[in-house]
Amino acid sequence: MEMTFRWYGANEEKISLQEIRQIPAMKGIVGTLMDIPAGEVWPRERIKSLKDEVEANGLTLKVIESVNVHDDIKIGLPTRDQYIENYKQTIRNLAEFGIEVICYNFMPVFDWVKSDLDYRLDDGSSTLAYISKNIPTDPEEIIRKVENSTNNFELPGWEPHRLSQIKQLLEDYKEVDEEKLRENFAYFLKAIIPTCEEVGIKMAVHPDDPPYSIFGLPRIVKNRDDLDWLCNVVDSPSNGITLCTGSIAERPDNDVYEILSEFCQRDRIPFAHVRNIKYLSDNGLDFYEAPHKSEYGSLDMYKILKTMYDNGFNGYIRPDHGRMIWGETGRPGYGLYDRALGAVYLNGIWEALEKGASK
Ligand code: DNO
Repeated sequence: MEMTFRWYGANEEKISLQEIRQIPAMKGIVGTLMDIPAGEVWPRERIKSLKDEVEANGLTLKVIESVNVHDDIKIGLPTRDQYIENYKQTIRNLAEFGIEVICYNFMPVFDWVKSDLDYRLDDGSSTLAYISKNIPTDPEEIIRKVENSTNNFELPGWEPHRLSQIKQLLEDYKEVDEEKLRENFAYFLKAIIPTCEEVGIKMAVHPDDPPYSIFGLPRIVKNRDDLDWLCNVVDSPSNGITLCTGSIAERPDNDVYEILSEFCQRDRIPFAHVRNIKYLSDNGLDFYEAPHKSEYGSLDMYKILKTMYDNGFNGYIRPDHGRMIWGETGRPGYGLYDRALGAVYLNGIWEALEKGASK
């Protein structure tokens, strides 16, 4: 297991690589080139300079999150083939600089959706939450709401230039149901996985967040059977999952421990986002993102890591979203302090698992 930390790049961040390096036992950065629009090739020199910068600060760059998939690929337009060729070139360019894992998603239009980016907890900290009654029925309204509460940071998957065309985008997705989306996903994977195998990259799809349909858009990476479909449609170790405990558990009929156990055994989890959530309603659909430690949320973090440990997980982990604490302001979910606490806590559990096992 190797602990990593998501970092958006010097031009996009308040947090410095030096600060991240000072988190005990922090090994690597999960990096990105946020300004490159979906569909374009990531230039070699940009990847090189990101890697050099990260390594000059004593950290490694082995995981990228995300290389976004162009909507034309998800919709299945004729233009997709050029975008897929570009994606393959990006894969090759990343592999050349030692990248091992690419985290991405196949969600139509929106990446993750939360209703509240500044949900106050009793201790005065603030966190992300999903309260169904606060989700507007009009997608344009959620875009406005999110854009107004980001503290002027761009959020991953919420690129303003793309979402400014939301009406057209939703129109383009009109004919895309689950079956069609699955067909388009298979087409994409069949095209890119051979390139990944050739250059030694593992693709790791992020589950849908939330793992059910919203705004009438299809969702196809939301439960055990969807993950099983993914692993079978192109049966290759290069075709894997970013197991996000929070996203999977946002649907209480998903057994996150069982899912972890099965896909670790199948060796399809090269990367994991480990976070805790606290259910707020009996149906489990309302929740907030809790501090990582088990007692604050509804998930048993010891059991999560033990399941990974016992089933041979040997990939990269990152603490997931953190709250804003100690007066920090920044990109919602991605402050320094609470994520650092999360990383140290997860590392502590891992140390106990390793030492317990070697007794
Ligand atoms: C949310 C993240 C996602 C993830 C993408 C991967 O904070 O986990 O935005 O990075 O879905 O493409």
